[in-house]
Amino acid sequence: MKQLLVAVLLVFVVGCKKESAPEASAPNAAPSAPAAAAVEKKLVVGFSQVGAESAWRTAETKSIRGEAEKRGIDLKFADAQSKQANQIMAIRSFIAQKVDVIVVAPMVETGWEPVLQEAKAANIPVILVDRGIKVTDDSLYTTLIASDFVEEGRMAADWLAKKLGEKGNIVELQGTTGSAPAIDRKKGFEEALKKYPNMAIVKSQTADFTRAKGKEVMEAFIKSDRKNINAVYAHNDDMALGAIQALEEAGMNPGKDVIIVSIDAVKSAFEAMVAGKLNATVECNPLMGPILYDTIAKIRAGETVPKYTQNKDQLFDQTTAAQVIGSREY
Ligand code: GYE
Repeated sequence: MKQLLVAVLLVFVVGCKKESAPEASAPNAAPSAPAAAAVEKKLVVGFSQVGAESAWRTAETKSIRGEAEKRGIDLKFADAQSKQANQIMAIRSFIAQKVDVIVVAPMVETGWEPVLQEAKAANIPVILVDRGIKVTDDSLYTTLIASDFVEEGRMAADWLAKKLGEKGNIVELQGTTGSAPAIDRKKGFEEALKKYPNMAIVKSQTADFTRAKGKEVMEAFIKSDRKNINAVYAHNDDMALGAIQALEEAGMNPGKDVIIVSIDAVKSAFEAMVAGKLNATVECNPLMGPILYDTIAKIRAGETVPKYTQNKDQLFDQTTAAQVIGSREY
């Protein structure tokens, strides 16, 4: 049984890197081998991805994989299926394979110290993309490339305040518990709400960043509080789209009697805005590929890179959705 489990796990980690070159080109070439005759070795990057819970994440995966292909980088891709334990296992496997760089989109903020210490001991730089972590020793990663989630939450709250005339009851659909975007999007939103004493979050629950869970949680909110809901704040578009479905099935009018604001700005959010069902979304750019590999090139050239590179975000609402939708890349 145990052997079977190990075999299955190996298939999971190794089997996920479809487009990478055969193992034969990678291993133990001594770093001190004479450089002159050597053909330039392909850069090998291990990427531990959270999963495929949202359209945003699928777009991020596509960008990181596609850009690797363009640049001739050997990308070993591991999908953790929304389990931190799988991410830790994938990172260990990358260390064992002696990859040149490890890239992690960390599912949650805590619990990374031991495995990152192992990467550090192996001298493999770790780059965090899209979500940050909490560690006491920040030499455990080289750099973080991500949006400012607190600011995204503030932007959503200020927009909603304007739309509602600074008055109303809000239900909140939170992202994955313990993840940086869920923590910070809540924090920023609540912080901005302090300016509006007649606005309040009346219900708040996680829906794991998924459309199915967004629908399910919204159904429960409607059941218990139907008359009392003026707005929905969803930490991502997928959950908002699920909530829209729940409202429609309950005979309510999303986008009109209930105002809906979310985050990500994926294509289907624009479609929902054009259809008048979603009111606004704050962009969070998932197209990480180019900046990620540019950063890796700098690190390998010995340049210092900033500890944090912030992707810039902006809010879109129904007033511009139809104009903008054609130019959206994800
Ligand atoms: O907003 C959400 C997702 O980490 C920024 O994760 C990312 C978030 C994104 O699944 O849709």
